[in-house]
Amino acid sequence: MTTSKALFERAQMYIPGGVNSPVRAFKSVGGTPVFFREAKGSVLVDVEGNEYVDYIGSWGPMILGHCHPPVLEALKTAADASTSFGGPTALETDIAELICGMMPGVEKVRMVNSGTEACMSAIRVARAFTHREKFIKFEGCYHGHSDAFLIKAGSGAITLGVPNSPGVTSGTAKDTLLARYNDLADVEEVLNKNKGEVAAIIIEPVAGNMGCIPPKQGFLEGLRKLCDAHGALLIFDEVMTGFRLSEGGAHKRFNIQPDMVCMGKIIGGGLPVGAFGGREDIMNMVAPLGPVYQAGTLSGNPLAMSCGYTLLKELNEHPAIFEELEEKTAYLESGMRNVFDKYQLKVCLNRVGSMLSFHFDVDEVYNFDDACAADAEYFKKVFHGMLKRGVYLAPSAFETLFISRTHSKELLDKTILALDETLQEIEGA
Ligand code: HOZ
Repeated sequence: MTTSKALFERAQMYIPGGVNSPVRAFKSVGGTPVFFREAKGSVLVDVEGNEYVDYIGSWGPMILGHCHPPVLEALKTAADASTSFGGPTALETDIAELICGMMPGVEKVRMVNSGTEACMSAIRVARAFTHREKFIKFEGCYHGHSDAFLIKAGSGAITLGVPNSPGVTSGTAKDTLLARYNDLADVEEVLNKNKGEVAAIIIEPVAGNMGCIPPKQGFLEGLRKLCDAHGALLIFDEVMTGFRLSEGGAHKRFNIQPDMVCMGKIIGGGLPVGAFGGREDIMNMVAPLGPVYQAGTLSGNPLAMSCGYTLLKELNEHPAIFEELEEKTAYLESGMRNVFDKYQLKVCLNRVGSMLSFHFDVDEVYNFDDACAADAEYFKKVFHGMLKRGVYLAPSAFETLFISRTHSKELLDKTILALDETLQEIEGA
């Protein structure tokens, strides 16, 4: 039988670290990464035939579960027509119209191939629009792996201990200004020190790459005001939160109007897609209408557009899905809290909608420093305890768990029981 161990050994001969995205290598939790064979709904199956309740959902896109029948149907129909034209299709306008209707902050949108591309392009447009070069990002937020963002970055960058990646020039890094998440005074100080030079503030409105961190009451509103006062654009990176925290993303849920929005994950229904959009006057800067260059052979790819369109349309037509997700995740949260209480563990469990994470041995996690203060060793033990009981959590404490519509009560109960057994094993109770 093929094993994950054998596949990982072979992969390391040809792929750096044996994976195509670092968090997958299990570096922060140790052990051998699980190699997958297939998935249905919220159940993953590995190459050895073991089943796991899936809490990454392809890191977000599987909001309606793996192999959602309408999405698969759309994919097959699109593939029969061609996998790529390199020229425009009607479908691209269909999905653009749908996104502009769903997201209050988006009047025009450009499709790209990943969240990384979306964020790097949005910053380029913001710089051109404001004629300014610097931008503010928050410590521990992750906006993809383009050079300007790999400064105190979250996700795999923290996991592997390289929040400032070698290869990023000091020339690039000097235009990236850092502020503390949930700290308006800090943002204001950075803006004042760089008066008239800041093109934009980019933020994950709910941070999802240092665990899940909610914005404090008034924080996003405060950022909006600061941007207006300083002539900077407010960019929401909604790669994780878009079409998840409501059909219009986090900005609709919190009722804040950003100037630009970056999208990814759900927007492609599991195929590789990203997008950036925003106010019409800003988006009109993008080539060929405006001077800001941005292009891509596979941008607006028909397979990705078909899957994305089908998924978004369903989310748009059935907003009750978001209530259902909220209820399921609240159920999981409360079950997990009961288990943590049973073992008298100090845990910070953060949840917003269907995003959730836990940090051990800390009371509160509101920023990067709080997340780094958590007990990473304890997380490792919990991760492996859950894995051996058939629950696949994100393999790093600096990630978020994603709950999908196909997480049945049975799967949620199985997860809560696995947590109980895991803690019993760890605590020796
Ligand atoms: N950086 C992604 C989550 N924040 C992980 C992507 C992946 O490994 O697929």
